Amino acid sequence: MKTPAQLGLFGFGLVAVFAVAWGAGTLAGPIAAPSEGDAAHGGGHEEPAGSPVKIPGGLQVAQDGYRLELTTPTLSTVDAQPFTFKVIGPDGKPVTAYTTAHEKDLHLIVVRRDLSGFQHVHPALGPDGLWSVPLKVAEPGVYRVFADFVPAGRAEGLILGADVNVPGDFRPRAVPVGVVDDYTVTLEGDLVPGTSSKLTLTVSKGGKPVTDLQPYLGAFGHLVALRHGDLAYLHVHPDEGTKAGPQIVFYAEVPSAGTYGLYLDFQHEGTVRTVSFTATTAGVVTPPTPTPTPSKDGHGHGH
Ligand SMILES: [Cu+2]
Repeated sequence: MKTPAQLGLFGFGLVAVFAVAWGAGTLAGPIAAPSEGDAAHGGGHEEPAGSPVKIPGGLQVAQDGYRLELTTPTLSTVDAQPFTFKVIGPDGKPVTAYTTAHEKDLHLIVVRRDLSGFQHVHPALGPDGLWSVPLKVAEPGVYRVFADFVPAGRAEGLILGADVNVPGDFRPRAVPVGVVDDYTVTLEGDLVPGTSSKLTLTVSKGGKPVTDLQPYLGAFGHLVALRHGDLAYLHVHPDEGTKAGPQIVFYAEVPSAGTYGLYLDFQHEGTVRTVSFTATTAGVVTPPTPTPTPSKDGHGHGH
């Protein structure tokens, strides 16, 4: 009974491993006017010409010579079928060597463009550079897939994104908030663009605080944030002092005002679950809209 009302107070944060710079001017033409953000640094120097402002990950299918090439045209809503893709490197060949990050060589996120149906999976790499993972989605629509990886020899990771169509009758859906199976997760903290926002997620099961979370991907929680509207991808990690529950703390930085989908993967009693939230900056939370599905049991064990 702690949910919607409490959630209503929270803002969210996202995180940002990739220090996202907002600001301005990224896409603007040659003459970037002094941006709003500039007030912060009183230095008054101009942006160096050769260093473009970073844009969030996941918005491009190709970046820095690397390209995400999907080799499976659609996803199935009926049964799990191999979803395959390659990362093509600057030399035009499939990348076969990766640097492990968070215990995996590549993290694949799949989500429908309305922010529902989130999945986080780990494909297997074939010797030819072909990645494959059995995948099934709950409902038709247009999905975004994000490949999050670090090519060997490159210091910085990449997040490439591409759309995949799933034929059928598409009905937009609100994201289920704060509940998965017997678990309730509440989120506290204000999401303030341009600052590092402390986010505290508290996990309980059947009304009791969970204090024996298990490490998953090297941490007690794995948080992904997606910006509503363009699905910019921000990847968040827990505070180093985080214990095994009930609280998991993240420091998040959102690149802009707006609404974000937040997805927490956590492991308890041997099972990894994902709980989702939708939140708007400035402490205003999108109405949780507990969405009873039209059909009786279409509710989200989805993936
Ligand atoms: Cu992963």
